[in-house]
Amino acid sequence: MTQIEDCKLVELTKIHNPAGNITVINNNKELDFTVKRIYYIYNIPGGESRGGHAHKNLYQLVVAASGSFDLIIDDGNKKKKVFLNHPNKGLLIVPGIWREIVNFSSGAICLVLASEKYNENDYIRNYKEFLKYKSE
Ligand code: T46
Repeated sequence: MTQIEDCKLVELTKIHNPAGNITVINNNKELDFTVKRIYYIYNIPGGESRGGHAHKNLYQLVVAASGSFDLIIDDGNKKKKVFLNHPNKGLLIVPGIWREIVNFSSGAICLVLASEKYNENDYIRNYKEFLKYKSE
């Protein structure tokens, strides 16, 4: 079973330019998985939180494309808060990790690269169920 230590910060390259920077993410280069889906969360009202679930099979790279937020990851035994505030740094979240995203700054954009297409059956949205899943 996975642990929070399996979730790693991934440093992405930043191509400097006086006119602005570019960060590039290639399948199977910067990432250990092939990206099948990209989504982003934005226009987040102050005080709102997202997540509050785990995935059975999904790998995701979460990037603060703009602004900042805290990602709380939890493996059922240990919890860790990771502050993301650089568009060239992402957190790889492996399967079997409960996540919550809180403390969004104004204008924050949470960009997510996912290893699978959307599948509601992959979600565990109940914390008690998550703990049971982790203990099986
Ligand atoms: C995660 C965090 C970081 C879709 O129809 N397709 C999609 O690909 C996604 C991601 C969502 N949806 C629908 C399902 C719900 O009706 O959009 C609605 C909101 O989804 P959810 O409540 O799961 O949103 P978040 O922000 O709590 O969670 C999302 C991802 O679902 C999740 O995998 O890790 O962002």
